[in-house]
Amino acid sequence: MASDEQQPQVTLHCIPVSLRLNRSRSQSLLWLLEELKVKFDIKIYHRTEQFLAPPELEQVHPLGKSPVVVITPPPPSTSSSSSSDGQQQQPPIVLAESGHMAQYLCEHFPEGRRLVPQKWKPGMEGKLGGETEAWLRNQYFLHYSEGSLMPYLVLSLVIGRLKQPPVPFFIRPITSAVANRILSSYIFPNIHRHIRFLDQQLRTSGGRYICCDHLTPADIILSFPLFEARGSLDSMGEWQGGSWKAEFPRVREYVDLLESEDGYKKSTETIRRLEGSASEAAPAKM
Ligand SMILES: N[C@@H](CCC(=O)N[C@@H](CS)C(=O)NCC(=O)O)C(=O)O
Repeated sequence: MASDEQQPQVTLHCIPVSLRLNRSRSQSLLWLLEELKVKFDIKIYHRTEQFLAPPELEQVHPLGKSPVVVITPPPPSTSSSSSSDGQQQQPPIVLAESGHMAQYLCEHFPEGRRLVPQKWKPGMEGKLGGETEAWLRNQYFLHYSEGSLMPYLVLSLVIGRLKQPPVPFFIRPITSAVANRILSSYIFPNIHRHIRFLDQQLRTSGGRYICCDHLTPADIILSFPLFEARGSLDSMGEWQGGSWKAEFPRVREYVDLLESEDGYKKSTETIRRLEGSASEAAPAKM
């Protein structure tokens, strides 16, 4: 890592997150950057009327989604042998995709070593199968959140819109019947399967978190889909005991635990401050 005078410049590009409307993946990245004790700027973009990311974000990353993290490495020191070899200032590193960003940041900032579980079992360094279960879980859940869980949550949101305005009221009974069919036969059974899976994983993690007995980047990334879903899970289908919390108490405890984390609370405070002063012109310093 660079010394104090040679810190990289880190910018989090995000579309506004609103605690009143909904959360955003940007909040997880904010939380992670807080945990990593990284100094960073935030550049905010405004959603379009269709609630989509604005085209300006495509200038940061071609997919035009949020969040994106851009890291400008510190300039090479003039006394270093590399600069005398003629090494140029490196171009900025543009990172997208929650799991990938989390992994990269944790590998390059010292506090990442505290968050990421130890990789190798003693004496098994570099061997196939030598990784600890906690490390493998962290890798898996970093990608599971966006790759496996989020698609069903997004589907439920999109299909659920068939039951609401602006669908004209006279065809809504038909679109609602179609939506309910897809929700009950495909989406809910899969969401139920995922919550049951998470419950089982929490019972075998060796702690209250998803990988082990301490907070990991995987917990931070997994918090977004869980916080987003918790308010609507009960209305998606039948749960034993009448609610997802009753059927899967370990997941309920886990969601409460994540919400009580200092880093999460701090990210919520940051969002409150940003909500009042969203401005594209002046990136906020964190
Ligand atoms: N898999 C991506 C998802 C990115 C994404 O869809 N972000 C949302 C905001 S949380 C977005 O940009 N939505 C606006 C749009 O799709 O136009 C990730 O993990 O970063």
